Amino acid sequence: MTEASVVQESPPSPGAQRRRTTTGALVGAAAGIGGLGAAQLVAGLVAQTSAPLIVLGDALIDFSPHWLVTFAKNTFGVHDKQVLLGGALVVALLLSAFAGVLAVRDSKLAPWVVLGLGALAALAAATRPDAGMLAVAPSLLGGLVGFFVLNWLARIAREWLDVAAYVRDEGDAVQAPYEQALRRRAFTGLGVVGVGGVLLGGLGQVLGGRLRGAQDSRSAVRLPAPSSPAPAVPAGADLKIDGLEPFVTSNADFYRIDTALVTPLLTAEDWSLRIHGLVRREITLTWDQLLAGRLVERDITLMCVSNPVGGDLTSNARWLGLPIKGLLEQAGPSAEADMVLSTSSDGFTAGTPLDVLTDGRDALLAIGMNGEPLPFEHGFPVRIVVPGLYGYVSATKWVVDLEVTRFDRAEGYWTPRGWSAKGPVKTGSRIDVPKDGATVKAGPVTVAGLAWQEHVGIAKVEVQVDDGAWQAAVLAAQDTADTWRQWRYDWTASPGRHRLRVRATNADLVTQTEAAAQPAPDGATGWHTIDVTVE
Ligand SMILES: Nc1nc2c(c(=O)[nH]1)N[C@H]1C(S)=C(S)[C@@H](COP(=O)(O)O)O[C@H]1N2
Ligand SMILES: [Mo]
Repeated sequence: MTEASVVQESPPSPGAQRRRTTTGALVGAAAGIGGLGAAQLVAGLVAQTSAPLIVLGDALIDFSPHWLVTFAKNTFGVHDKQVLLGGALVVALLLSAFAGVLAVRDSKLAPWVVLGLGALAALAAATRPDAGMLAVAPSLLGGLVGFFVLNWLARIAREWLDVAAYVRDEGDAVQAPYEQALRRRAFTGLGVVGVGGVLLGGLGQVLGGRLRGAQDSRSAVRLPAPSSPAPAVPAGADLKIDGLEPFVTSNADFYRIDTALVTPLLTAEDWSLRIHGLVRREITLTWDQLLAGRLVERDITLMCVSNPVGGDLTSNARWLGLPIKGLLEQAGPSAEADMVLSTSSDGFTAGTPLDVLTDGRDALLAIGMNGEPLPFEHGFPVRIVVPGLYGYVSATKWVVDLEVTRFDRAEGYWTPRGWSAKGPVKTGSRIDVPKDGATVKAGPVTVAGLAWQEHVGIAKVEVQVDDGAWQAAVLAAQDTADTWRQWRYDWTASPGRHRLRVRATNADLVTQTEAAAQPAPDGATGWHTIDVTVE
């Protein structure tokens, strides 16, 4: 008769059962700590806000009834976050302890409970409004670590428990040293995993401290009043039509394009900008010097070169910043220079024509966006904004370096990747309402949209229904030539299927081309065309 079968045949004593449950709970809790620690470490590297406890806590807030959130705020005050996170930690550890109890009883289900918890947290992370591409990584990895660690710990714990039960029940003293060795192994494993998890988690906190440092830095920023405020947006600039993009894009809705997998987290205090290259005098600008400069406030529409015809990779905001022109004048570019290569903290580069930066337009080192410090995703603490150029050749976020150079000596990030070295914005327009493929009622229908050519301005927008004559749309009031312009056309729609097209004419009286071109290499062209059904 083998040892194992002896063990299986003897009914477990209440003491042995209790020991099995306690050990199982410890094993599960240790696996939980290991998994959470691993997740915390990954979160520290990726984004602290995607740590499983944080996202589960956030999800809990979202799903809690309003009275509960208010109650928690009133009861725990400023500590409500800590209480919530502590609660989430306790719940997570209880659930993994439960999985551990199952696991030492040889339930095949147990490790999946841990994996399921990880998946649940990953789902919570992915559905956060600020979720980045890697938001699921901490929870998934934590779940996997928990899964494997629980399997391993439960296996060695079971071995020990089985032998221990046999030794007790049979009073087999010969096996006692063997039992002790197994016990030592099981508890060493537990300890290593538990302590390891705490250490990993701590390391994650330290790494994630960068985020807290940056957040504190950003919340401490008080934007100075501009020396030159932007004129108020004319009342008629925003037609306020349902479905039409608002004239000013909120920071939350502002389109976002960059190559950064992990959003760079800089602090304003540590930020500085070096201006060098083909200059008489090298300059290093600090945050305080920037704030002390003559700041201007301007409405400027940004546009991505990748924006397809009818696309939405364009937004409009009110920026606060220091004109780059003055800085360049201080540095004194040499006569041969024709480009400024701007570099971000994460190594992105843009090559901007020197003459564009010095021709008097409001090319800014921006620090404010719609009255707030730049959001991290949009370049905190400092980015460039240049009216009239696509973002990829001008709008460097997290900018830390300006090298005055030449187009035949340097190139921006996208140039060797198939995009043109220079990127002036092309005249464009789009229809926002009705939506392509929409069904509308016969009779009066409001057609509305946007038209743009930043720094040139829009003089005319026309709409064509089917093959009819081009009809002038009504232009919204112009804010400045550096912003997009809304338009509307009052259409009397007859039943049937109709095709609508739009085209803009810029302030130089050049009408946008009908020729369809892909975004690469220097911006899409063609008339935005939609189909609607009228009933
Ligand atoms: N550091 C950095 N800055 C960058 C980019 C980038 O990838 N990295 N992308 C540029 C591109 S292609 C565009 S269109 C604009 C977009 O700015 P936004 O994300 O604030 O809308 O940022 C520009 N600045
Ligand atoms: Mo872009």
